[in-house]
Amino acid sequence: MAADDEKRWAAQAAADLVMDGMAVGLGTGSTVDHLLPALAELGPRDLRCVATSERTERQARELGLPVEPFDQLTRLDIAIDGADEIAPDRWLIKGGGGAHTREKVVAAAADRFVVIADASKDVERLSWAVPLELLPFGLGATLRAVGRLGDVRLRDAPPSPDGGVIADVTADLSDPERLSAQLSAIPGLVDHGLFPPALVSDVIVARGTAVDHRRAPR
Ligand code: A5P
Repeated sequence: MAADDEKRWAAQAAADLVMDGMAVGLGTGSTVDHLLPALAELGPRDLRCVATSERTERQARELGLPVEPFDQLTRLDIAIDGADEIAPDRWLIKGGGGAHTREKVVAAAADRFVVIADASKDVERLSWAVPLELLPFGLGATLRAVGRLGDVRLRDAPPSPDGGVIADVTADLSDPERLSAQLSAIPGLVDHGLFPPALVSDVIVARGTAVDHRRAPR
């Protein structure tokens, strides 16, 4: 089965978790592209949605989902988003679309963060380059500091909605917690695409027509 069909199954399963009146964080990417119509069609009522990108905001509005700026809500009931890689211990790499900073803010604000994916994202170990968002101010110095951890490349992509420069670093991922802490300690690095297991409540992966819903131990 095509990955796109698997994305749709996973997105549908996540949409079923959204109840009337919830505050919902909407992720970004081709998997979330399936979530938005599923939510709009299911029709949970009185939702309050925040979007992690302009693309998601535009699509959600077109489908009639109410999107508001993320400056009034202080918590979300649920956030649903895709991932680029999902390790067995629930470490994630996100940011293939360059939206990881807003995605992490939204995930952290949610009582329940649900990751949806096709089977190709379910990996034995992380191996992607880690997406970065960098402040334009002092960019050269920040790149030099990141370069001590691995091979860093600016991405040929527009800046984030917050003006951040998008880059990727290929680094040793054998200890994601260590790399995450090292990246977070670099001034000028706004955020990176390593998401820790503590953020992740549920992983929903579709493999063919089978939907594997894994809940984090509490
Ligand atoms: C966006 O910045 C990313 O974090 C996406 O959530 C991630 O890249 C997954 O995207 P797809 O659903 O398109 O694979």
